[in-house]
Amino acid sequence: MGAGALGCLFGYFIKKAGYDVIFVARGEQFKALKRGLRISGIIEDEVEVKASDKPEDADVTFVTVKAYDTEAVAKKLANVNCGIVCSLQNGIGNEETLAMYLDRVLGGVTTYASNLVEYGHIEFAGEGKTFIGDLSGKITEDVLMVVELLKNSKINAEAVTDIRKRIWLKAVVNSAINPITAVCRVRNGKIVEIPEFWNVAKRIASEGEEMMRMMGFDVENVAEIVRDVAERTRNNRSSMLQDIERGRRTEIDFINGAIVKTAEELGIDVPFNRLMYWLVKGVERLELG
Ligand code: KPL
Repeated sequence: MGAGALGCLFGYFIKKAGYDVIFVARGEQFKALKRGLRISGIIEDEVEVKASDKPEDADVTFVTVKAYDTEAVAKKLANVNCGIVCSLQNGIGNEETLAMYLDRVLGGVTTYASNLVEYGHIEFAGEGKTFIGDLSGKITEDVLMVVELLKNSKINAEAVTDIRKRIWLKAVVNSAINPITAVCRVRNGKIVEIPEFWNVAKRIASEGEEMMRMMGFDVENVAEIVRDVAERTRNNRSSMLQDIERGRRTEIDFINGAIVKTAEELGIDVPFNRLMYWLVKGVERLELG
């Protein structure tokens, strides 16, 4: 559900393993997928795929839409038998929103890298790890089933008891990289190469770390995690930069916006997160009107 860059990458692997996969997409991407999916980068291939522009019955539904579309998608999924619903999205609140309308919702965090080259054509840019878990922290039958499905599809996957922490940590890492890259129009590597950018990124990271500790999560050296991700993805244009470049809304509300809101509830000040939130909102207004 949301067969963009990441959705198509996972759909490709799962289909290759022999499962029956439906790629749900909209607009130009839907039209292109009806003609087939091309993958380049680490794998070069072209395959025919089943594309649909609406949700279909399934045993497992992977949700890879942008966070601001989650609620609309959840309402649509509530009209079909969508089986286990596993979010592989960025940002905070997706699983909770899906669970308002659907049963059997799981959280997922992945570091697989995929870019949309053009409609119907993705670049597999980096193999990663995928963590799947139930928000309760229990390793349920559904968690094991999804992990087995992914492993059978040659996707590195692991069942975890701490998916909430992983979702928040990914959001904090994104909060320190994505807005700087989007506002300054630079690739991820510049976050560590340019000392002034790094000064900002490490402060954003430490605000997120303090907030996570207050939430009861055991985290440390978040700035070092940010450095590592920025270095490993140095040539990437972050998803937020790509959104701005394509004139699309960003996920800032669900990343720095969610951190600002949660920190306020906890009574801690996160001025660097608030600043980046305002700047990206301003850039969105400038670009999208
Ligand atoms: O998740 C990402 C994103 O762009 O949203 C990172 C890890 C920053 C890679 O680009």
